Amino acid sequence: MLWRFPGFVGLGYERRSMKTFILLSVLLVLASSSHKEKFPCKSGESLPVGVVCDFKEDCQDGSDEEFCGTCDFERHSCGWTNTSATPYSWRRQMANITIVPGEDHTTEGPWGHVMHINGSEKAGMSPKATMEYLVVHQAALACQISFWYHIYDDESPSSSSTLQVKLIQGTAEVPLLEISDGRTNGWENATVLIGNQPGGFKLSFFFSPQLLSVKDVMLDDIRMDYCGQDDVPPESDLLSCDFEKNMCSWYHDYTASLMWKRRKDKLRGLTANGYYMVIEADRNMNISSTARLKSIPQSANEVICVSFWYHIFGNSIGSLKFISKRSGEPETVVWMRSGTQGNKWRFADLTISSGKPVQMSFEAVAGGDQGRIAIDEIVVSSSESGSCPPERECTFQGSLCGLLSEPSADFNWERVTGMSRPANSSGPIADHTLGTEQGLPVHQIK
Ligand SMILES: [Ca+2]
Ligand SMILES: [Ca+2]
Ligand SMILES: [Ca+2]
Repeated sequence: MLWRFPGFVGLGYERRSMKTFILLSVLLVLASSSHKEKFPCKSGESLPVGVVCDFKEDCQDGSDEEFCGTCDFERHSCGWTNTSATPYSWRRQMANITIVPGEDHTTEGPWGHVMHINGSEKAGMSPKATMEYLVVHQAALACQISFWYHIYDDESPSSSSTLQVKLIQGTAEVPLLEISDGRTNGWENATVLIGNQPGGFKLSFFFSPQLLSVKDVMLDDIRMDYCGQDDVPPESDLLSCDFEKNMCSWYHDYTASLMWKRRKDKLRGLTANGYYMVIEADRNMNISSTARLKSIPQSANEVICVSFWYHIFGNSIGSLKFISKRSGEPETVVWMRSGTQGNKWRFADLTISSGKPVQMSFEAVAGGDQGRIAIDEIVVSSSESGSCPPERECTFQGSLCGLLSEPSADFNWERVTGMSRPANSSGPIADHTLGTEQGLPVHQIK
């Protein structure tokens, strides 16, 4: 209304100009931000920025995944950045910077490129070299990082230093892999599981030599594999597992608040060396703490028979569920037991049928402050006859006791779902942190 007062006309004009200017600025910002929401592929298409570094090639030429961690270092560093402040640091260099090994791993030639720490540039009392890559999107269950490394020390090959691969989520730093070596025999390879870590974490290669050692370190051909949500790792159907050597193709769910532990002490497992998977409730633990072991989605059009042994014992212990998730559908609790089941191993038989790929998981909820939940001897098989053996444990809860002539998983699910599915059985756990109560397993080489 300023224009009514002649003395303020100029000011009013100025304000209108200012308004126009602000409006134009807003439009420009909007235009540039909507422009920013598209990623220009080198092959010409424009795609939503969300496709960048989601572990899947969306551009025709794959340029949306060019700066996404997987790297041969021939043209650039693919998103890996040196974060060391001193000359003792990671640099992308030609392999002929040193006489040994004298060649990179990708091209096996002197002009190939690697990431390199020059050992003679040691700075201060405790030199540290770090390079990092930020993983924006959540990785998949079987996501892993592999790489080739070379450690060379002409003067003190017997002194062992440690190359660490770390996972950094916020302020929490977790070592995923530690390689202790004085000198490698040429290029050596290492692989470590990352798992389905929520997006926004950093991977870091950290090296700090021992006091008197002078070590050149090289990295090459870093790969991140099976990190895309639809990626299927090899042998993903190896779900029958006694846990004696490893977890077969069962994966930790790192989005959960608790981790299953593979262990053999205290409670005897069922097989020779007695390894099993377990969670233990204690007073320092949130009672809603939940751990999940998950499979990769299994192929469709099969009747799948699942049996396993379980042990749920303690004065104040929660529940164990077997959950299936058919692609595009919500999770279904196929089977559940709550509270102590006595100090013994018990047996469960389940039938799962699916016209769609189905993902299976074991979910344990602490539920209290004393007791444990364990599983062992999982057997998963597809049924040729279309039906599974009659259930060998018969209790009223959640079991059909083999009474049906053709056990139907659909019927099973219907019956159990209404009875025992908890309100919180799907969706992320709110209190997730990387520093889960059980922490992450650290792998060590040498
Ligand atoms: Ca992509
Ligand atoms: Ca290379
Ligand atoms: Ca076992």
